[in-house]
Amino acid sequence: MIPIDDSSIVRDGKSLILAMDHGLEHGPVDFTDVPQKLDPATVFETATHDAVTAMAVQKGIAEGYYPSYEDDVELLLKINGTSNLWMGEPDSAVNCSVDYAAEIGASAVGFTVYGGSNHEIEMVEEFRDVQEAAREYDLPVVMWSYPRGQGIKNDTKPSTISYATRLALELGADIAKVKYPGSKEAMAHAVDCAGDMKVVMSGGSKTSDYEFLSTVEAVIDAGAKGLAVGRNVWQREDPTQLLDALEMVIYEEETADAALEA
Ligand code: FBP
Repeated sequence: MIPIDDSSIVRDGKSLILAMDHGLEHGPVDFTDVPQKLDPATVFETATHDAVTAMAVQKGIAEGYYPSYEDDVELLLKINGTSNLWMGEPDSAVNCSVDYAAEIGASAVGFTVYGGSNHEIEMVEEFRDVQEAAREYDLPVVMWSYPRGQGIKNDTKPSTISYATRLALELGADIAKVKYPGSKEAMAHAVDCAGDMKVVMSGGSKTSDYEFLSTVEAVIDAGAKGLAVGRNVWQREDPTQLLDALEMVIYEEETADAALEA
């Protein structure tokens, strides 16, 4: 972990990462109800909102669309990824180098580690190379720390999420992105396990405005430093309205109720 409070992907110590790598991870199914979002430019537009500190995409989307947004959006390049077509034990192919990420303007890199997978050893070795290369460029490293695989019966139970944040700290991530462990108390313990490393919550499938904002409020109260979210923002008819509310809950530490009433 390096100090990243001065990094361009951090605002007042917090981050709101807008993720749009779902076309690879889940396939086009996530766009069924919002077909206009198949055009990555629409989500880059959303990422120009002041609340968003970085947009996380895969290499192909970055190459094609980031040049038009480089003045208004910070790029978090996801270095590995897997499709939903892969039926094996959880794994993620490294599809971009840190050198290339830096060359195309990334402000940070992202990497998935499936702790507990039968492929954990190789994934951690790949993470080592990415983390050390990122240090050469002073690029913060965000770990999608997602324990899953044969041995993991419940990938969101409190002890699993605490292990996920600790694993990210020990391996040298600067931010760990983890699933919500179901309660504020469990999230607080996961944050404690991360030491001084920042923890952000992974968004998950779309829920109501109130449910989502209340969960974010709990996560911020628990000491987490923001969010890395996809569907809960860009699957909404009006992502800007939700981002206005998230800006209040994350950076101003307002309640979900106050943010919805504003
Ligand atoms: P969401 O907020 O839509 O859940 O996106 C966050 C994210 O980590 C994406 O970066 C990724 O595509 C997706 O979730 C992976 O989710 P999962 O592996 O749980 O299906």
